[in-house]
Amino acid sequence: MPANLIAQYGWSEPLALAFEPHARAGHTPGRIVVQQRDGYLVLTDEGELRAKISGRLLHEAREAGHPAVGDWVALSLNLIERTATIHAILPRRTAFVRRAAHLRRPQILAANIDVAFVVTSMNADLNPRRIERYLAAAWQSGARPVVVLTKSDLCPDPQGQAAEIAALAGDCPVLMVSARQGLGLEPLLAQVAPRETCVLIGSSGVGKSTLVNAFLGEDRMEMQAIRESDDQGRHTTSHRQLVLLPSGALILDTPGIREVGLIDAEEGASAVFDDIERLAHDCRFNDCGHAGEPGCAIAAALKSGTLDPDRWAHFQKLGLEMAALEEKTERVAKDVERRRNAATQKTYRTTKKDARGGD
Ligand SMILES: Nc1nc2c(ncn2[C@@H]2O[C@H](COP(=O)(O)OP(=O)(O)OP(=O)(O)O)[C@@H](O)[C@H]2O)c(=O)[nH]1
Ligand SMILES: [Mg+2]
Ligand SMILES: [Zn+2]
Repeated sequence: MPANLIAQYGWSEPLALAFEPHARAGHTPGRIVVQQRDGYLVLTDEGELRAKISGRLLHEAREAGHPAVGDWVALSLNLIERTATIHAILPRRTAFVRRAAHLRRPQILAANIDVAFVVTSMNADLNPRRIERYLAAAWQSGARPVVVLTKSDLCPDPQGQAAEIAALAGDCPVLMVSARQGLGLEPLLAQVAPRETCVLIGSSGVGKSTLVNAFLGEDRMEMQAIRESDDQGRHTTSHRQLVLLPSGALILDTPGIREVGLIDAEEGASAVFDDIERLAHDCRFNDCGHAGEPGCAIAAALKSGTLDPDRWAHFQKLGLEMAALEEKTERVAKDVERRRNAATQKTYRTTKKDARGGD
């Protein structure tokens, strides 16, 4: 029996430390690899087992949320039936959170993700706002975002389009691939180290599952039938699934468009940092900048140690990134709009001062 399966799935020294109390309770560690309607599949050193949540965790989950794909959990095993019971969730390093109006609590979509591939097709209409939403979600999750432009074989001017997106993506890498021609796969895979976990997010039909299969070297994930247009498709991938690649990296395939609208910038941040926002309510001044003002609750929490300085730094950095991203998106969206108009209105004429008209 291979004793170090969980190591291949990213089990680490800090996780082992966090697990100590659960080990003392006689529990076994595992990672959730598939979430289905009626339960989970977990990867353990005994292989893959079907798992359900314990009654007690189910009760707690009403407040704290359910386990998600990518979570590390504490299990009791029944090796005869090859089933397991989930008793606890280990603290998450990163998390993709959805807060929808109809949900009472924020919903965790994926946990412990290192790299977020924001996937968009070079065949579809370029939609900077959609990419912005995905980038925002990635930043908020704590994962490193990488923009992936698929189907470069279908684009008449791949370099030009890539440059447009690069203007939007700032410091984050922008990579082009064609799964059909086998181009660009190696540099993409190089973004994720062995035992790191990446997720593919993007609309239905952009070629996420095709990428996973290209990385695997076999057609294991179900793909859409060949056709010429993107988007508006049915959702071929129906659930999130974590897969171990030959490179040693882990990849999480997700269904398409339903993940869009995933997070609206501000709300996503509050789902992750709601404790900090609650703290800020206690500052003496409503418009406290938390930069040395008297009666600042953030400063007090940092001093007393109840607020982790790293979390505070991340929260501040996020605010700056979001502001910069929004500004860039506006600009690129306007550019795209303008070019589209120019292309469609062939007889476009202006009267005067047209050269200085825009902004
Ligand atoms: N021309 C071309 N077509 C591609 C490429 N990659 C994927 N496709 C096609 O795009 C379609 C959609 O691919 P999928 O991998 O199923 O898309 P998906 O993002 O997983 O879609 P959902 O599972 O619905 O979210 C399929 O018909 C693929 O053959 C590519 O590099 N070039
Ligand atoms: Mg798919
Ligand atoms: Zn303050």
